[in-house]
Amino acid sequence: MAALLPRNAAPPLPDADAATSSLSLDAAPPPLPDADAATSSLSLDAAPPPPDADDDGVAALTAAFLADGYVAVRGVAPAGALARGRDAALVAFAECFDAMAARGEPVPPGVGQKGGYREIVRRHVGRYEMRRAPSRDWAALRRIVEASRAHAVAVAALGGEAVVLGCSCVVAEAACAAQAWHVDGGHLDAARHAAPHCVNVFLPLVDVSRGGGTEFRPGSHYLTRDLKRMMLVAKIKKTLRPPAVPVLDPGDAVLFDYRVLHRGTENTTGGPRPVFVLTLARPWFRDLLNFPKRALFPGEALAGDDLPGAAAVS
Ligand SMILES: O=C(O)CCC(=O)C(=O)O
Repeated sequence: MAALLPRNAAPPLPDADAATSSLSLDAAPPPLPDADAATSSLSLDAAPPPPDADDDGVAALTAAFLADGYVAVRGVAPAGALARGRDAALVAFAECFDAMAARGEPVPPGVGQKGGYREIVRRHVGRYEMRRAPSRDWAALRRIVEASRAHAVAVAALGGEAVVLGCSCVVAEAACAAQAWHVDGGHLDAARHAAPHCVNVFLPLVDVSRGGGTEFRPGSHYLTRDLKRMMLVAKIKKTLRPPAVPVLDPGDAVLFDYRVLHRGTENTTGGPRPVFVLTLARPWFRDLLNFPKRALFPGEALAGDDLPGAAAVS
């Protein structure tokens, strides 16, 4: 989901892709709790999860999330809801393409906001982010994720209070190549490592247990504040960790910090790979969704229309 380039004051990345994104915070953030001057060491940075978060493994998952910048959460959604969400997403996706063709617009659309629509933007060759609300099944999936341990971990990692900032679907076309490494947003404090302010929950709607998942650089959210320098230090200190693709079984989700290096791997699932995405943030954080105003389906409600980050940008 989300931007191929950081949406706010992000560090330059070595091979970040050329797609653009909007950079916006609507309010200056308040100081974050005890953000320590972390260098490349992977110490925990955030306030501990609230006391009620230690049931059902939430505290342990939150600790892993804070250390690694991502964590897999098992059994978030049942098979039926996944299948219905997948079918709804793929129907909505195809309808977007039909509407482009009917309007005589280029199919596929150009990469980036300029070639995109309020319903769908092509973020990268073969990868799209879609906000078209694909039926009640999509709303049901959102309710399932919001009631899950994945949501509880995200809220705990965000200091115990969070708002849903976005709801969308990332679709990778069959066989599309791996993405460039990127972050979804930059650090808000250039001087020291702060606790997470924004978290994506990814719930794959097809089986990615044998390939096609999302790859992460564990602990790299500690490095992206000053990537070149901190990566070099980590290499010298031999603390740089190898990339990892968490193995997700159907129904599992992966949560990640906006600031961790990640990328979609080659889509080897044999078909399109839709992923349900819920973006949560500290209540004061705003990140404008980088979708243009041009509509394929004027007047139609979109996924996440009710959310604080829903304003489209032109
Ligand atoms: O497809 C994926 O696994 C990752 C997608 C992503 O990171 C993005 O679109 O920014």
